[in-house]
Amino acid sequence: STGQSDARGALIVLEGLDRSGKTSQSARLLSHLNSLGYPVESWRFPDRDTAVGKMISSYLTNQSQLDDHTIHLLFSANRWEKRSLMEAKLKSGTSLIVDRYSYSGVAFSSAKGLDIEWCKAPEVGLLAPDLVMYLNIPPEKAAERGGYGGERYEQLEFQKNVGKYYEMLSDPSWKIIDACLPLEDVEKQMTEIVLDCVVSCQKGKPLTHLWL
Ligand code: NYM
Repeated sequence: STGQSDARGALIVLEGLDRSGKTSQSARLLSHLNSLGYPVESWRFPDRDTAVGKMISSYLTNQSQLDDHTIHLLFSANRWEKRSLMEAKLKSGTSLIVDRYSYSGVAFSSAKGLDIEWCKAPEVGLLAPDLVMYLNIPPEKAAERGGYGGERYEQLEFQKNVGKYYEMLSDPSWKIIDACLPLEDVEKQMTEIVLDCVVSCQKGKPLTHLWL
């Protein structure tokens, strides 16, 4: 084989509190990688376009009430319903920049008081990211940024608690990014890390499954 043609894409996940800048940085990374000629797509979870995603969206916007366990499993199901497409994209050489993944799932539900191991269980077998970048910001600073949108979970005390669970979930492989820096500096740091990851996946780094 010539290598390049069967090189796989990288699964890159952005995590962080609400208003940490994940969505802006996803967009910047997407256009940067595009401009360098890498096949890449930007994804996000929850994916509000699916049937499950619509239930999640109505919960987040307070149009419906759900038991904490039920909504947890819906968030997980929303990742499972995208799993085979995700694998196909990666295997065909497309890298994915994913705004939130299983770590959001576990951190937000655990912060409500659900058992952390129970929260992790339905994520077992999903594709493991090749890279997790955590946009680190003090919850107070995040709250100052243009205010929260009024969805469920967008409250300072709750976000502080979510931060604690992210810390418990993080491992030494995570890249912790100082999200208080100017957007351009954050982008520059992230771009370097992402390019390294894309190259190592092209070179044959194996695709694995959660949890690592
Ligand atoms: N969220 C997101 C969860 O509680 N569990 C999950 O599995 C995921 C992916 O949904 N406050 C929460 C975190 C956010 C909210 O996300 C909606 P976003 O990125 O604001 O659309």
